[in-house]
Amino acid sequence: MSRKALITGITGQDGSYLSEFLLDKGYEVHGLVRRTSALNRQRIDHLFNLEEYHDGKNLEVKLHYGDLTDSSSLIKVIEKVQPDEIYNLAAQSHVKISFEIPVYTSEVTGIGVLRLLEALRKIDNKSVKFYQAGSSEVFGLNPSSPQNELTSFRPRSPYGASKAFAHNITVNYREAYKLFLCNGILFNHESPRRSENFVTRKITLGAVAIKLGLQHSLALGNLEARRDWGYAKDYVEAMWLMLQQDQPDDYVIATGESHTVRDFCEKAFSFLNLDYEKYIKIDPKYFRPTEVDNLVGDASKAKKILGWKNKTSFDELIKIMVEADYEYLEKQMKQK
Ligand code: NAP
Ligand code: G4F
Repeated sequence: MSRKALITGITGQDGSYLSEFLLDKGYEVHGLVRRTSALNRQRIDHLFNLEEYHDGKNLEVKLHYGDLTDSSSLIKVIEKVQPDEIYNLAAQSHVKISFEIPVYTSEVTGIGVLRLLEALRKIDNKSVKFYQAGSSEVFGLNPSSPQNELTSFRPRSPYGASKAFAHNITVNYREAYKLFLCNGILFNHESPRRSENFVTRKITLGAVAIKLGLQHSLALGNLEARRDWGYAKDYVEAMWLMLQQDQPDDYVIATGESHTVRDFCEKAFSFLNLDYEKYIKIDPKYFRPTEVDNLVGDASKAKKILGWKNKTSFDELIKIMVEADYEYLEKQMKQK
């Protein structure tokens, strides 16, 4: 019989790649989706045409309505699906926006995790394995470098503080109730499926739009912040690996390299034979009240225990994103 996975946040960037990964492994995949006035399932639409996607294999994706702010929906879905593994990827995941909706962000990204853990406790099935999508944003201000599982947390945003709570409560429930709960502390990971208001996708889409004559400049905020950027498709494997171990634990997942936002711009524009300095405009509205200046992760524990290592270089990632956005915008232009 197939193993069953329940993914919250299935409509997001990581949810879509994780669904593909688990279907390939033969899982029955269930996803929690929110009610929205217009359907927002572009990233997973292709998974419902399973004949085409999986060569006629009998694999399933099923969606269930629910929300991390609604405990009753979480209990109901877990009782109905009876998953072997739960991947909690749902979150209000935008750092800058978390300053504008701090209470909501804490409700979803922080307390939402506790609601799920309580639902798990209520069904009282100790064999369910749980993955919590943690973030390098927890390291925040002047962390020692590179950051690993022992680096202390000093979050710099309502989002980071919510993820720190989520991490700590997951550890606490693991110890207190002997549940199989893991935190992945993932550094930034990107792809052509990244939402357009995160900096990498904003840059690749903007650079291609400039190349195609659709826009003349690109407004950004802080170009000096450093991030450790990997490819989302590589990172979902690490989530799964954490749940295949005998013991639950927490792991940093990162490339080990950091680059500035400026470096990213320079590379993305140069793939299109453009000089970024001619097109980038600085707009103070994109600066944050408090910034995380420098993130770079040390994933040696994941390498040693999970056998995971980064596969896609910084240059390859940018190339994948620029090429995908070129194809995407060219298609849009032809349709007009
Ligand atoms: P994303 O694209 O923003 O996806 C977030 C998902 O959460 C979407 O499916 C969204 O649904 C869902 N969601 C939001 N609020 C919800 C709620 N109240 N109830 C139920 N579902 C809700 O994020 P991502 O990049 O895939 O990241 C996945 C997870 O990893 C997030 O928890 C994020 O914070 C964390 N993370 C990401 C990174 C990264 O670099 N990508 C790094 C570290 C950690 P809608 O489609 O309806 O909005
Ligand atoms: O792309 P960003 O918005 O990602 P950020 O804030 O690092 O958060 C992402 O990674 C976290 C992992 O560390 C995740 F937990 C989180 O969910 C999310 O996926 O911004 C990256 C950097 C920041 O320093 C920001 O100030 O880019 C800088 N930036 C400069 N101009 C900009 C812009 N960011 C955005 N979003 N938009 C700009 O115009």
